[in-house]
Amino acid sequence: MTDDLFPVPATWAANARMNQQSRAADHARSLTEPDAYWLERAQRLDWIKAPTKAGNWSFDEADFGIKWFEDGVLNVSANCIDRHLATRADQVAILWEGDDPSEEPRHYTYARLHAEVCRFANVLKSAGAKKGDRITLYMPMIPEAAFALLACARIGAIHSVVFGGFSPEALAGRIIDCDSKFVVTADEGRRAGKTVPLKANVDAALAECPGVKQVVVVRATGGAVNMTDGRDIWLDEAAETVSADCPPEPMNAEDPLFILYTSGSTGKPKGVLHTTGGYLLWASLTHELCFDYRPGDIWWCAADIGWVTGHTYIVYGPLANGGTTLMYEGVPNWPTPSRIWEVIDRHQVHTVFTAPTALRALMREGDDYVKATSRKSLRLLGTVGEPINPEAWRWYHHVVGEDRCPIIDTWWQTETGGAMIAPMPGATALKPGSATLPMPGVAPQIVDAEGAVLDGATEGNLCITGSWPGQMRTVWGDHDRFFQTYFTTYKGKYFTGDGCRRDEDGYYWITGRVDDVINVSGHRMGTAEVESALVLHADVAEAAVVGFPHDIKGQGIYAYVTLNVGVEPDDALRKTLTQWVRTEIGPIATPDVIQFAPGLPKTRSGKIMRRILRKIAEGDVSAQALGDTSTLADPSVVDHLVANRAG
Ligand code: 6R9
Repeated sequence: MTDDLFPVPATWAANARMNQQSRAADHARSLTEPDAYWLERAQRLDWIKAPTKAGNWSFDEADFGIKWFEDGVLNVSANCIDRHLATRADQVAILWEGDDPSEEPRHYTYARLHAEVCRFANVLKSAGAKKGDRITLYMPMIPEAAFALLACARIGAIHSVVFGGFSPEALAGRIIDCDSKFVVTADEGRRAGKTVPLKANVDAALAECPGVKQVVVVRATGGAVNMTDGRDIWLDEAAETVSADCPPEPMNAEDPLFILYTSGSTGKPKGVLHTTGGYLLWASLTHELCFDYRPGDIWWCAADIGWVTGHTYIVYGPLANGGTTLMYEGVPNWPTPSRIWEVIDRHQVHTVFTAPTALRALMREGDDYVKATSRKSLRLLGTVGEPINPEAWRWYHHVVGEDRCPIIDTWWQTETGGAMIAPMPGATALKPGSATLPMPGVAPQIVDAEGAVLDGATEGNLCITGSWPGQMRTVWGDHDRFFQTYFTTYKGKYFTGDGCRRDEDGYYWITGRVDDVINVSGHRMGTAEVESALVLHADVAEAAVVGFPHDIKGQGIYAYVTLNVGVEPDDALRKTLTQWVRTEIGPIATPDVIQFAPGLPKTRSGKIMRRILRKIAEGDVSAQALGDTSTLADPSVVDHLVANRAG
């Protein structure tokens, strides 16, 4: 483990909003005087009625609940658009770069954004949507995706974005779970020169969702699609019939803003619910502090809007801060591995924020693709989604940033709304691979398996002991699941599901998930989800899925499959099952390895011993690694698995 220190560059130390001392003092005060601290911080938002109360929460079963700014009234879309009109109507709010480099970029000023979002909001209203309704968005990375989020927020509807790479099956499940009556999509998406049949996928999903009344379709590629009379409408046609003014709906701070489904260790994906005031404050404050963001800086978060990173750091954070946010339709390495750096040069990007998996893939192509570009505009480099290996960190710092740009490694989760542990460029000396220190109001704690608190330099499971404004409020439709999932492993604390080390300097190093969640290319995948998809296939009796180290993806998916009696395991079936999972969930769930196994290692009580399966998948099959197998119902199963290791 490397503990090299990269000090704060002098220019950042001199000009940034916070230095080492003020960061430490600010953090201390956020915990000792939370009410005064957060009511002051809340003033960065534009309130219709300012809150007089800050946090009001309990993580205990008896009075469990989380509220922030509960008597405040505001509108998120007005905070992201209207309040900037007086001073920056002509400033670019959204800068869009298409998949195809020959396509002209598009520039949307705040004035134009206002008109687009108002029309979109009026289209949704005329389709019958109103405050509190759920609207499912299944969109490519086009400006209309951002307009759609803001339009929902404007009328008080709750958006639920489903990543455009998910299958019709996965989309249908998410529509049904939150009882969405409206869907917004596009004819087709584009990525790396290929088209994605979004509208056709919606049509397939809606065969299972009779509750959906209206589908608003954005004309993105012009590709041919089927339109169902009375259900499907084109956005461009409907927008011509409505006003370009739509007054923002006054929302209580605790009214829901969005649902975003995320994978957990058990069961189907959970609808993580975020509310209005606390989430927006967290998005805007963390965007400003972690990246010392100033309006005028060209900001690029290279995530997809289908993930929380896209919500918080493409749309809500930067726009709440009056920023210019770049939205990119494509992938970092198409048509060539220089593309990401060319986009930076073309738009004079100040900060780029991406995932370690992308960096590893680009790094593998060699430095020439980077060096062919200037990157002189870059001041900061961000990373998120999974632990960054020190080698990728150093490459990002040295080759991409030419030793000039601090690396902001932000640890957080869909559940946390925004960054929780992260550096600030003027305040935090960096260590490659460490997300460094907690943000204001964040009180991390490391505990052992039994819940005993571990002090000082230590390693264990990461909890957060108190609430912060950006915390999720519930699991949609299942408040008890929210409590059971996060607050019962260690009583009275929020358990993150991550393992973590704290060093002598108090720096935090996230070591990865300690539950049955795997992190594939920075995306969360529940092993249970992949297992359920596999066992749906007629030939499969049982499946167990684990993660294993993967050079590019961080973790790969290794599936052990037991077939029904009489079914012959062969390569054709392996291909069929791989394709099956892609169809059931989506390409991000594609198993990297399928090993056919006549039996799985189980305890006498029938529990699959995943520890052993992980070791075999990792290729670590020494007796020491496999440990005690004597508690297994049939220890010989392990010998067979080891002898027939796949991959
Ligand atoms: C924002 C996001 C959350 C899980 C989280 C952790 C991992 C995210 C990380 C990181 C180490 C970082 N994770 N950022 N691990 N260092 N900087 O990714 O949300 O998709 O919900 O994933 O991702 O394991 O628990 P989400």
